[in-house]
Amino acid sequence: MSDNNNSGTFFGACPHDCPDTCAMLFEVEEGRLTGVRGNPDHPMTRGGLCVKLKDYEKRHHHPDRLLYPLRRTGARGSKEFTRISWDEALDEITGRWQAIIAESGPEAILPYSYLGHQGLVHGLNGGDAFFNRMGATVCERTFCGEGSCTAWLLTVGPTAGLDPESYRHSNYIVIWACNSVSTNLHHWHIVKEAQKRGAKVVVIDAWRSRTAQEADWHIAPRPGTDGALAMAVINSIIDQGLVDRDYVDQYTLGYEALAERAASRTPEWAEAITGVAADDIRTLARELATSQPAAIRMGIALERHYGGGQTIRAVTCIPALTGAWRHVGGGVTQSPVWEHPYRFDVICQPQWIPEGTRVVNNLQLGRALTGELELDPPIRSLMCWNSNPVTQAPEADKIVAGLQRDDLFTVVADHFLSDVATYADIVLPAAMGAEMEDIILSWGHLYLTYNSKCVEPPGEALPNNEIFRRLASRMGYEEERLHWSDSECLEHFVDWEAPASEGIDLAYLRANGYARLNVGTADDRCPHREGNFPTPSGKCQFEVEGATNFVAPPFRQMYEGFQPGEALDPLPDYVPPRESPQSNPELARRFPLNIVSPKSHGFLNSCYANMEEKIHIQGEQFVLINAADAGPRGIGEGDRVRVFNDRGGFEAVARVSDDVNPGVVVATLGYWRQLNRGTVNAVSGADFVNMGHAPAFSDNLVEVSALA
Ligand SMILES: Nc1nc2c(c(=O)[nH]1)N[C@H]1C(S)=C(S)[C@@H](COP(=O)(O)OP(=O)(O)OC[C@H]3O[C@@H](n4cnc5c(=O)[nH]c(N)nc54)[C@H](O)[C@@H]3O)O[C@H]1N2
Ligand SMILES: Nc1nc2c(c(=O)[nH]1)N[C@H]1C(S)=C(S)[C@@H](COP(=O)(O)OP(=O)(O)OC[C@H]3O[C@@H](n4cnc5c(=O)[nH]c(N)nc54)[C@H](O)[C@@H]3O)O[C@H]1N2
Ligand SMILES: [Mo]
Repeated sequence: MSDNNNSGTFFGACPHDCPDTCAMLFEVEEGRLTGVRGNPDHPMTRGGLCVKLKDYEKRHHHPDRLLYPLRRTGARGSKEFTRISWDEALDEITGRWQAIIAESGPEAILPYSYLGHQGLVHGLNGGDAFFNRMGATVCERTFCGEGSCTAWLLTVGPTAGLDPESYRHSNYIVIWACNSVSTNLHHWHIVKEAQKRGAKVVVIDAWRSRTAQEADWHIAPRPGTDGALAMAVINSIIDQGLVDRDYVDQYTLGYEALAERAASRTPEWAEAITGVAADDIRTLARELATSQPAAIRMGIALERHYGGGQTIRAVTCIPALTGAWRHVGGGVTQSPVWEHPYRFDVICQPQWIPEGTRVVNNLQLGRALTGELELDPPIRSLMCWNSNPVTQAPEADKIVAGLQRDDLFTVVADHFLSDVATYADIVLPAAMGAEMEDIILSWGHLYLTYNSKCVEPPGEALPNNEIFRRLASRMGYEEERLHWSDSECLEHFVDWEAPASEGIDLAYLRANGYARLNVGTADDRCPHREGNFPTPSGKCQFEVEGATNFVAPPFRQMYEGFQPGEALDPLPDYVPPRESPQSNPELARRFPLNIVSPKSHGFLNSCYANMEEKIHIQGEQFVLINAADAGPRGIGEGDRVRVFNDRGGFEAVARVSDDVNPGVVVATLGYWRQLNRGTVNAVSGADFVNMGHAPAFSDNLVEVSALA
């Protein structure tokens, strides 16, 4: 596009952690970003942006942006910092690291990042090569979707599955633990169009979310019991004689064993566990089998309880049982990331990880920093970028206690003084979306999306990749990979020779902004019409003999030095949550309410939760509670309450509502701890769920009490 005098319209891409990865247009006048739009040509973005991004230029120009490197001068968390130069900052960081490496070895240093920026260059894995070269502790990052990935890969292999765009052909759409109106808006309009055409939209969610409100049918199982619901759907499909025997015989493995397992998982059995009426379960099973093409969209939230992995295996079996895969618009969607030709091996350089290097999981940061994990050597330095674990990771109070350790040297790179940044010894100002070139990873559609650099960063802010280049130079690391420019990275980080990228190269993306992968169109793509599952057997695997738990790449960086996981059940099943009145009555006597802490409509994880207009849209931290639970506790609408358990607590405003069933409370995520009293993750536990080391954010019991 145009670039006259630093003015014009440029191709951009939303860099946030979201399945939509919107193609954007940046308006620039005399070197300043003046406006943003969704690219009207892009089939999913369709010119629209969400409430968070529609004035993205304001985030670029926000008065609170970090502009210069800072050194801490006051107590940790006191927000007292003084400006220093980049040279001083980099000298201090690398000087401290070299001393730590000499005394304790490089494993005493822990890198910590997530998808704050979702680019191939500046995102999740952008710093991995640098830290692998150092020999630092490997951070295993399982915030999001890794339980689903494990379950998905075991059952159907690394397939993109049902294209989210193909839902325009679906007749029956089940959105399972996904709040699309808030979290997947650019898929929602495709679902809405199908609904207008007559498709039935079913939302399975623990509460009446914005999405559930617009559904034709809302099914509300108790949190963490979806595995029972899914097993009973399988039971009922078989019981009602609705199995596509021809599909099952040709393209699946282990049907007899699955049928035997499901035989006792009747709708009545599931009703007692889930609270969903047995007849409703039969109806769901019948409609899923007979209203083809039938589509299932699984949300990330489906994995967030102890039985999450097994639940996702059970749901993933359904379209093979019914033969939904035979139809364009039939099947199940997890994450289409699997067919993208990203070169994570080149990005991360896992072969540089010294043999035997230890792994620390990002969900257990609090345990790692406070000594609970008994790490030897202990973590002496933490570098955090693209993530804000104080609000986002479980056991928040432990994380804060760890960050206050006098002997911990903490470096944080961010756009703002986020909650984790307030505890840093050195804060580095990071560049933002329009200020750096990248290709933004997509885990929710089948397009490559290009983002041009069209304005300079403010002050002395630098792109993440430049920060790592400078650190590498200071550390004396001479490997070519560590010194590539952003453009050189892009040349290497995508497999431009892969069948999926045929006809696409960087020049094409620069000229067009985005490109659909070569995987067929949304109107003809039917990847498993004749099986073709990329599993070892080539079939959809209901049964997997000898499987063990694992964490999928790239979250574990394709590093093979992991302990083999524990043995897994060869078949899917219902595995109860750890914390629920049914599974843990003793704990429920003190903490009787199941808390669900989903995404906030107006924030993107903790991003935007410091911007006044967005807080205004989103409202203050609330907790939804049913009148049956509020009444006996003396809680009225609008009262200030404390939500707590043995791990910690936070304050919120009570909203008394029948959008939640008795026994369930909902408080959305992202509110900054420094602007509020506590964070929802003060009550979340850091034990993993049963697959992929995924988090258990929907598997926590709490009590709520009125504040005077
Ligand atoms: N209770 C509960 N907890 C949850 C979840 C839940 O549903 N419930 N969801 C989980 C999930 S799915 C996820 S993905 C995680 C997300 O957790 P995080 O990835 O930690 O999410 P954010 O809070 O958005 O943190 C991103 C940070 O990166 C910064 N950032 C953005 N772009 C850049 C950049 O270019 N450079 C640098 N240096 N910094 C940048 C942002 O300003 C922000 O401070 O949270 C998890 N936590
Ligand atoms: N507005 C906004 N959009 C976002 C984000 C954001 O922070 N804000 N974050 C982005 C990220 S990182 C991700 S991973 C995606 C996540 O997107 P989603 O997968 O949609 O995640 P959530 O909103 O956390 O949860 C979706 C729904 O699942 C429900 N739920 C929770 N536990 C259970 C359960 O056990 N059973 C059932 N049936 N339902 C349950 C919740 O009540 C919620 O309404 O969204 C992305 N988009
Ligand atoms: Mo996520």
